[in-house]
Amino acid sequence: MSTLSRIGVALDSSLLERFDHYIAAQGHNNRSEAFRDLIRDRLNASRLLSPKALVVGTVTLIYDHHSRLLPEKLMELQHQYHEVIISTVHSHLDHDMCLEVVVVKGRLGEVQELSDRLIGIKGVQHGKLVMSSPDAYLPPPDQHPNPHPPKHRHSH
Ligand code: NI
Repeated sequence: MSTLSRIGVALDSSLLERFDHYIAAQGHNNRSEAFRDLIRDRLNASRLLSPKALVVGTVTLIYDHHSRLLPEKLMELQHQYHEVIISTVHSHLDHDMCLEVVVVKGRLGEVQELSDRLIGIKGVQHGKLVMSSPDAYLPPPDQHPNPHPPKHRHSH
């Protein structure tokens, strides 16, 4: 079991006040526990920063399908990234608005690029990429050689 180290952190009082509200809302018992959770969460997320990390996730898009050429551009781009896209769910919200959820799996670099391009299409009113990396829960790659290297190597 690792030893416990005590550290002092200087925060301005308004930030600390907001942090205490956050702690209360999250149901944490104390600040130390909340700090530990935030640090762990951040360290896990930083594993995602490697563009080669394997990720799974969704890109959620909201748009008006009457926007000029928007449905065509979305379709075109999704075909271009067919190796990264597992499936797409489309929901007609009302006469005009559409909700589309694109389920993705691949290397972080490609997933991020696809997401940026989809969300960046003119007429997309809201877009968000949510992802998780199975790699984040495994030891670093140099400690366990990957038995399944990617079959396709290509750049866009
Ligand atoms: Ni629709």
